Amino acid sequence: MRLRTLVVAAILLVFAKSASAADDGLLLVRSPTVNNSNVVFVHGGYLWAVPRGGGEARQLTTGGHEALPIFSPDGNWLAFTGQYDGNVDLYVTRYVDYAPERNKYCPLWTARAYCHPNEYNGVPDLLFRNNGNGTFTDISRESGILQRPSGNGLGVVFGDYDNDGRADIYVANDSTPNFLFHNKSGGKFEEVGFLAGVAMGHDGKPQAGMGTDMGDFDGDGLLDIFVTNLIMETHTLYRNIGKGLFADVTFTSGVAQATLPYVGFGTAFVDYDNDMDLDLAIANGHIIDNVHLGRDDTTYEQLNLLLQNDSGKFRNVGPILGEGFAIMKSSRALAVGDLDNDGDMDIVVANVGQAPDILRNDGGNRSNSLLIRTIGTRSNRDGIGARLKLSVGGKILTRDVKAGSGYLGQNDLRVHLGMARRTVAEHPR
Ligand SMILES: [Ca+2]
Ligand SMILES: [Ca+2]
Ligand SMILES: [Ca+2]
Ligand SMILES: [Ca+2]
Repeated sequence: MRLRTLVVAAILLVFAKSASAADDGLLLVRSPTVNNSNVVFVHGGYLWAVPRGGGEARQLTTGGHEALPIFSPDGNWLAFTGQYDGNVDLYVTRYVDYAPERNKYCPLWTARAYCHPNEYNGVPDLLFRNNGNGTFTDISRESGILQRPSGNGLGVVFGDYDNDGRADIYVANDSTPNFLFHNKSGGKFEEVGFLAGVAMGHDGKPQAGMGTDMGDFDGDGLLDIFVTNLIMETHTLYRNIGKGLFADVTFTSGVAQATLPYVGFGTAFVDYDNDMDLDLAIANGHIIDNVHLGRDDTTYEQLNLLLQNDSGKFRNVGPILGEGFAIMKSSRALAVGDLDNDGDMDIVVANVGQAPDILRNDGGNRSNSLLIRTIGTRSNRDGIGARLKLSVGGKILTRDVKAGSGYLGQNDLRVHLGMARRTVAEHPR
């Protein structure tokens, strides 16, 4: 096993897309450590830390003791990234400048509906450097992540897509081009989404980017990128072809055919059947709760998807996976983890206005697996930002320890490796 550079991380949360900063108490959760002794959570639109093992919560602040402005008027969420000191830094995606006094009337057919995000101006994302003493410094401008025009940021994920040892940041923006921030070291980033080929959809238009994840679905050691989008756009799969470039394989991989009728949110690369390749779990649900008034080809409540990876071709196997994938709700957050510690990855889905669903994986553990918890000694306690490269049966598996990827959810911090019939994972020769 090889633990490499500690670089990134991210967070989580469970929050409906249209929730405002004024919402209190719905939230969430969890998280990676800010330093080695605190758990961070979001409450009332602000970040708080509470000592592991219990104690009084305190609000996180800048060095000048100002509250971190985590939520824009239409609050969204965050993720942590890291520099090279092993402390977990924080990236915050922000959406649009909505406020109740700017509430517009947006008719759709004969009814009122949620406004398209481009009815409002985007709000720039934020990047905070962890000072290591429980405070943060806003480095949005000097780091280069401040973009004009800004994106309508929703999902965010970290990963070292060019294998230079530094974690990069990918942001799924809703109806504006997605961002890929290449980490140039020294706390500087360069936005290369267009150059890399991951800013737009296959037709050259911005898509409704909601959730996102990075994972090496084809096992070539290069992180690929998946993004969930709107109905009739398809969710999008970008295959990393090296040299900092990606190919849009949405159609050739089967992802387009499987996702065209859906509005996607939370997603994760996960090896649900322990056969050593990463599959895709996707939470879907339309945004407009009265969509049935104007369309008969879609519904607010939608099926979630489990796309099985068969040598790089994906097909939805949800219909043969039992009751869990027959549930029709308007889903948002999705998180994966081995909840019952039986060796296969289970799935939790949060739904708008309805109870969440816990999908227990029965049968994934017919094949072997390995769950690895990283523990930092000179870095953040959870080892967030570590990369594991393991050889299983001659196949090299690359997995990162990350936090906060996807859309408002936090996956199991343990690294899960499906091993098929193999029983040994070793350091690659
Ligand atoms: Ca990199
Ligand atoms: Ca790959
Ligand atoms: Ca698999
Ligand atoms: Ca399980």
